[in-house]
Amino acid sequence: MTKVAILLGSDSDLEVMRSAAEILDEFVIGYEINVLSAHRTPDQTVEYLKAANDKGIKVIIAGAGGAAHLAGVCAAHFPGPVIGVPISSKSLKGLDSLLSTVQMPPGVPVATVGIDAAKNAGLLALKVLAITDTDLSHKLKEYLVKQTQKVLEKNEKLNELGYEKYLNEK
Ligand code: RP5
Repeated sequence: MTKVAILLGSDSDLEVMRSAAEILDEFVIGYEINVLSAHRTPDQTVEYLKAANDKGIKVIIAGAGGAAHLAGVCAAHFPGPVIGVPISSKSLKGLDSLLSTVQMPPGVPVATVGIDAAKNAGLLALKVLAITDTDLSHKLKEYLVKQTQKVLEKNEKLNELGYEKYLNEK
């Protein structure tokens, strides 16, 4: 079942946004990916957003760069949670995208992750879905335990080898 919609302002955002898809794949959560621009395909974007909730979409992840209005448009038309991913831009390195995505007016929230942080957007979507999905909540807890273990192992190795050897082996 498709529960998450991943939207991209352009196909040039796909290389960054694939990390959101990959983490959803890891947890076997259904999603669809579409290129829908707030500026270049405004009518199609609104049409998609108005139908999304009835189709069973629970969360939207929207990535866009530059004058990044896609996540904001999603939040204006979709009743569920919207997670915005500011994509790094050539001219301003994503600061433009970040500010365009995060500075929403009161009443129309977008949960904005860091610049190019599509993996975190995917994880946040999973956490939203896990509120009503015990099995997913369990899997997420296991994922976090493994993440902690990996860091502890790295720290142990660093202390064993010393920083120079550690870096050489990296
Ligand atoms: C934004 O403009 C897109 O989200 C993309 O990040 C940026 C550049 O788009 P392209 O010119 O590469 O299609 O709308």
